[in-house]
Amino acid sequence: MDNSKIKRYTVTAALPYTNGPVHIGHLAGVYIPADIYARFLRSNKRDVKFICGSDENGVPITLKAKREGITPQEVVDKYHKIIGDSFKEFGISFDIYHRTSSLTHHQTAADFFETLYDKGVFTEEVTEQYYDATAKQFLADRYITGTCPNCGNENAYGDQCENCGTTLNATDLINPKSTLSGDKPILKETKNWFLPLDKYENRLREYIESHKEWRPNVYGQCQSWLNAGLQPRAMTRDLDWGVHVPLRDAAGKVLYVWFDAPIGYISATKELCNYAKLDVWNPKAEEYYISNFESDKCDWEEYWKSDETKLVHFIGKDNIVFHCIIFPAMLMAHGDYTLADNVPANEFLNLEGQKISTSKNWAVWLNEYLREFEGKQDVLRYVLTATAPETKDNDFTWKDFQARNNNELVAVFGNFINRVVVLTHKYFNGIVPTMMEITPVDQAVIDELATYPEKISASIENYRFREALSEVMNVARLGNKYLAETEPWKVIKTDEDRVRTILNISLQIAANLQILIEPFLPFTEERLMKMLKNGGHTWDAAGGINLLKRGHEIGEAVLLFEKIEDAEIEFQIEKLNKSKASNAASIAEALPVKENIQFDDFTAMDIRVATIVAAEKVPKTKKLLKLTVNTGIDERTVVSGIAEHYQPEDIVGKQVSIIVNLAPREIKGILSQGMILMAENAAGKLTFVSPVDKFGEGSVIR
Ligand code: B3M
Ligand code: ZN
Repeated sequence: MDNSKIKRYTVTAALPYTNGPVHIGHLAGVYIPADIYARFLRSNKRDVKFICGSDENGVPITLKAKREGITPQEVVDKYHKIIGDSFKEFGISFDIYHRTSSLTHHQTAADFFETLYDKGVFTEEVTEQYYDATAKQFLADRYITGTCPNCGNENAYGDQCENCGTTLNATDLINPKSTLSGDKPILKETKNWFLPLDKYENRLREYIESHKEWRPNVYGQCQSWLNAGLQPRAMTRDLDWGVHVPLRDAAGKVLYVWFDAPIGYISATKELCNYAKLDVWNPKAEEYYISNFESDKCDWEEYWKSDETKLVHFIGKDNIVFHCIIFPAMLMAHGDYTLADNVPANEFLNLEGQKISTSKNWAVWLNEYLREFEGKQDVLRYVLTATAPETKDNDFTWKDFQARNNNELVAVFGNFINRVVVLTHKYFNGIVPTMMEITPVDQAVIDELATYPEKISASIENYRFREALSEVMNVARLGNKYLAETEPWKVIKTDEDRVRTILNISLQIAANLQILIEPFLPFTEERLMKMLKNGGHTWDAAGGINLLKRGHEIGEAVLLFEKIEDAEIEFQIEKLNKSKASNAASIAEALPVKENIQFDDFTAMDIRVATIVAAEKVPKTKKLLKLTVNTGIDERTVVSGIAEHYQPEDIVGKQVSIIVNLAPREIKGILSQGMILMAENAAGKLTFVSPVDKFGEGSVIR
């Protein structure tokens, strides 16, 4: 979007499901980058509304309620508070943290649906859905489990297999089971309203292709959806928790959570501006965490319906299709709305080399972090920004956390500030000294300092927050290098005037750092503000060398960061190891260890390396492949139950392990001579046991 056209910004951060607390993955993926962006815009005096709230509708909430034996309302009340508090404590500066159970949201979402309905946008379709006859209700995808047709995981959900990641339809599941009654569900007809995405395909393609500047992962995912061809998608569900479908013949139906959730951004903006207009303190504002607003600048429609508004959605990569395809199609169908200018979705953050998992308790929970690292919000903000998964999945490790704190925050940033403040007190009683004569060394530093704000702005405006933060750190490095080169602690003995200049310039660098670090580390900025007694500067002042006037008195030195000791890190690693042990215990339960055998029992098996030379499906079976393998001894036929895990064409040429002396058996009329060894995990997923390097056929395994 042409910068000169932009009058205001609407910045949204994905609405977290209120079915559990938030962890570092959420913070790194969505909320920290969004907060950096919003703070940066505010520091540049731009008009911005930073919008978020709890996603309180849909099946994730009802499932959680069932599991905890409480009502959905109790679930959302509990987690709205926990999540909202974590955000507040980490300094995420939403203008409003709203919730989709609010009246304003229900009205806004229902109105939106009605407008589309009145325009004749939806198609009505009667489809067969799974129904639990005992519980007397239709089953949302997540209420059905069964065996994944792709990997054999017996606990796949009706919409997705979490083991292999395949997207499923409930009717794809083998042996479906209702999680409500445990019964096998029956298919029953029901009417729902569909958004014909196919009709918007051309406009969506035009929209996406006009944004080649989007991150390649986002752009690529959109392209592959479009290339696969869009299908109509149901925007209503048979469920009793959520926004009721505002039609006569729709009892027992609610809006699909992915229809109503993005409208949550709009209803939150409305709520924010409504309170702003009231201009009196409203107790609801507390519940919604309304923070910064200027009442005279709050007309919600301006933030959503003007082509002078830049709309940016911060999300995780699993939300791309909803924000880049479905929500834009809804907005196009409505007609009045502006489309997002960018959707800087992040990839995933792993923890110590493994996928973050709530069910396996493989996570760093924000509320626990705050207890264990009191006052160290900025350390986590720093590390999560410096390692943000902007272009590919990334890994958070506690050792790296410690190293970045000790070697970067303490040794570079903290050290520079501390030296400048301490020396100013020591030589000039805390008074900013006058800048005297400027040497070429000084001038070079002043010139370099002046280049940073623009560089950092460009990185932030292009959503490259890691790069931006590393440039801010370079300013601190510049300061350290300047002190090391000019050595004021030596020069003071001979030339006090020279030291006046050096410390004045160093103090200006510190004041610059205060402005530049604010979007990233707001708590550090606050401490710097107190230390330098310097407030009120905005981004436009950065780069200059007259931020602290001569004669100004600064405050006492306080430590910005402190070293994190090995013991603290070991404690965290130990905690994760405990999760790992209890996960391993559940593997032992799923795959119990067999009784001992004798060595001879083992050596009786003749296991060899072989190569698959041909593979085909065994007709009329789901699981079987007929393989031709080269065992080094001969070429033989083996029937293997791996058809749900491998496509025949993908395994030709693969090296495998085979028991060659297993008595031949006839399977489906084919003589199978031997058995291919497979590894199977607790979820029933299979993979070949193969030599790590290519190895001669017939080699013995023992
Ligand atoms: N609640 C999904 C999630 O938390 C969903 C985002 C909604 S954004 C409109 O990943
Ligand atoms: Zn699967």
